[in-house]
Amino acid sequence: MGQAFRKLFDTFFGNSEMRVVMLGLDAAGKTTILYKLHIGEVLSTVPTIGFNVEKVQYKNVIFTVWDVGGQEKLRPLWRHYFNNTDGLIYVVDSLDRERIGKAKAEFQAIIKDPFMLNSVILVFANKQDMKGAMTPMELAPHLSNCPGLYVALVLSIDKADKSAIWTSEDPD
Ligand SMILES: Nc1nc2c(ncn2[C@@H]2O[C@H](COP(=O)(O)OP(=O)(O)OP(=O)(O)O)[C@@H](O)[C@H]2O)c(=O)[nH]1
Ligand SMILES: [Mg+2]
Repeated sequence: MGQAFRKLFDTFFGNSEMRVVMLGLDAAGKTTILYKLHIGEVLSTVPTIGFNVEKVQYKNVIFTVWDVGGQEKLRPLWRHYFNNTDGLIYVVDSLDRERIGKAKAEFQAIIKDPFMLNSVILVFANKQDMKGAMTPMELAPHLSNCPGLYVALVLSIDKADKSAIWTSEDPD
């Protein structure tokens, strides 16, 4: 993780142990992000059936990150992961203009769930390395008009040397 992304994590998550659920449509990049956070590498992935869970430590905070499969048939299962959740990372494929409406509908349904009311929400505008990707600024109003929605982005995951440049932006 780069400095900006770390700062964002600091802002959001403070101290101690946190349970975070990572959701988003299929192929948004959730599993790629989980393993980048966990082992620092971009791995080849297959669509997740069920979930992956890893503990990720940053400073004195341990995040248990649940990465739940995003295929349409799996989405009704998401709500089973909401209980006791401190944070939501909602991953969006910034290139997928066709499904941005679907991404919004699922996002709105999640954040209205009573279990999510006290969760910290981070939207991850993924695949910024791709030509034609929506910028976080472009993407944010598609998802919500909620003020204070934070948007992060990942810049250029380099599959050759398995490194990624992480950065973030606040739409304000
Ligand atoms: N170019 C680019 N490709 C990415 C990025 N993140 C993920 N991908 C690719 O997108 C595809 C899907 O990534 P996954 O991490 O498997 O997506 P997922 O959200 O876990 O998908 P489900 O498990 O089906 O819900 C893979 O081919 C990844 O290599 C990124 O930032 N840039
Ligand atoms: Mg996956």
